[in-house]
Amino acid sequence: MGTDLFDLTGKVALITGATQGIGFALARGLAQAGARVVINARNAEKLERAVAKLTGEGLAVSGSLFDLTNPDQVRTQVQAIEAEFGHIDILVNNAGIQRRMPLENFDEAVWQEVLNTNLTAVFLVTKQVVQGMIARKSGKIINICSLMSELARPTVAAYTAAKGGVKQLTKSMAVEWAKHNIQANGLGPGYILTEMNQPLIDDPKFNAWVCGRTPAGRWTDPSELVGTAVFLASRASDFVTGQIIYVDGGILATL
Ligand code: GCO
Repeated sequence: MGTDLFDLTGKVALITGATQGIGFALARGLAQAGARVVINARNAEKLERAVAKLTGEGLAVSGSLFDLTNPDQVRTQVQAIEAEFGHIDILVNNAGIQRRMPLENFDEAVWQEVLNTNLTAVFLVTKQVVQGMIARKSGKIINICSLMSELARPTVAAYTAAKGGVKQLTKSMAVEWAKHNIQANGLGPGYILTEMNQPLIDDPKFNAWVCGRTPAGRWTDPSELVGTAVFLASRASDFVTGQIIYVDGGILATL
């Protein structure tokens, strides 16, 4: 108990956008590793369903409803979580949206929505949570990056710009807060089987391209990110910071 490098017993984790996909899988995985997990969403019904499912599995999970692009809601809800659980030890900035359209026609309002949710919200939530981490001289920040933190493809320019920003923001967090014993790292999925990617999964041509372009020859399942997330959330990574770890089946390693 507590001797295992990867044991999260006694830790409190906040995961944004965690009612489905990657966030939901990481909520289950961190809770199974011993953490008390608070999952965030902006949709009350989805949040309730996700909390019920995970608590039904015997996991210590609760919900926190807030729009992470709204600084006042972020402040109020993070303070409420800290009041209830005493501290937030692990922050997983996962929430993200994807909008696909040719860059020359990209809708300005949609661009803003993607950058607000996928990048600015990472700043807003982390700025609020890190206050307690600095006070306690301890914290783990895990930012969900993307293949698009490194490479681009047509029609996802807003997402790509945002995820490139998340990679560099992660490094900024790492270098500014290492002196407070806070580690900030990125976790970059490859092509992953989530609701966000359902249109791609259902497209035979795109599906064939992903399986051909990925050395492992397949999509990844969100559950395959759990091991890396537990590593980055645990004592095992206390001297690892400013790194982006890609769980991508080798796609970034090959032409
Ligand atoms: C796309 C996909 C990708 C993946 C993921 C890859 O349209 O190409 O949405 O962006 O979701 O981010 O790491």
